[in-house]
Amino acid sequence: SGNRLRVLVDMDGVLADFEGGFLKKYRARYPDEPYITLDDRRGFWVSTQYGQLRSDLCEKAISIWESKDFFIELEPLPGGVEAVKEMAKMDNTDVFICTSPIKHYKHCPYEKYAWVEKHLGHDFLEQVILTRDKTLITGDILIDDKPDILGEDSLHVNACEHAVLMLVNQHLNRVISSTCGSIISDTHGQKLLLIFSQ
Ligand code: BVP
Repeated sequence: SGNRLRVLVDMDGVLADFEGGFLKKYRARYPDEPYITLDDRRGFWVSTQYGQLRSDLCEKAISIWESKDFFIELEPLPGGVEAVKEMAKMDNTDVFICTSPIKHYKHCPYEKYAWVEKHLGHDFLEQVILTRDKTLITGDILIDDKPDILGEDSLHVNACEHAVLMLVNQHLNRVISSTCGSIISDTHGQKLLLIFSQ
C-alpha cells in the first residue's frame, strides 16, 4: 500500500525452466518424433512452433504440460529464486509471483503452489497470484518473459530478447538493487529493463 513498491514476478520462463522441462519430457515421451532444440526455439508459444514443424505436434506438445508432475518438476532457472528472496527482503517492497495457469486445471494450479512452497517456502504462498490476465493486476514492476502481455486493461507491451522485462507505472526513479542483475530505466517513460547477469 501507499508508497511501497509492488513487484510482480512471472514463473514459467523466469523462475521455472518451462522450456527445458518441456523438451526433456517431450523427447522422453515421443522419442521418434522431431523436436526443436532450445537454440532453435522462436516465439513465446512452444505449441505454435511445434505445430509449424508438423501440425499434429501441436497437440503432442500440449500433452506434455497437461501431464501430472510437469509443473512441479520444473527446475529453477539460475538466479531467479535467489533474486525473488533478495527483492522480498528489500525495504518498502512487496514481491508477488504472478502466473497464468493453463486451462487444463487438473494439475497445474496445484503444482504451481507446490513449486512455490518447495522453492520459496510455505510463507511465500501468501504472495501467489494466479490469473489468466496479468493486466488486471496492479503492480509497479512486472518481470516477465512474454513479449506481449495483453488483456482487458491492455497495458504491458514489448520486451527484449534475452532479457526479462519491465515495467509499467510511474515509479521509475526508485532505486532498485538486487544481486541478480542490473537495471536500466528509461527516465522518460515507462520502461524499466531488468537484465539478469547469469
Ligand atoms: O501455464 C503456462 C504454460 C502455458 O502458459 C502459461 C505461461 O504463462 P505465463 O504466466 O508465463 O505468461 N503455455 C506456455 C507455453 C510456452 C511457454 Br515458453 C505454450 O506454448 N503454451 C502454453 O499454454
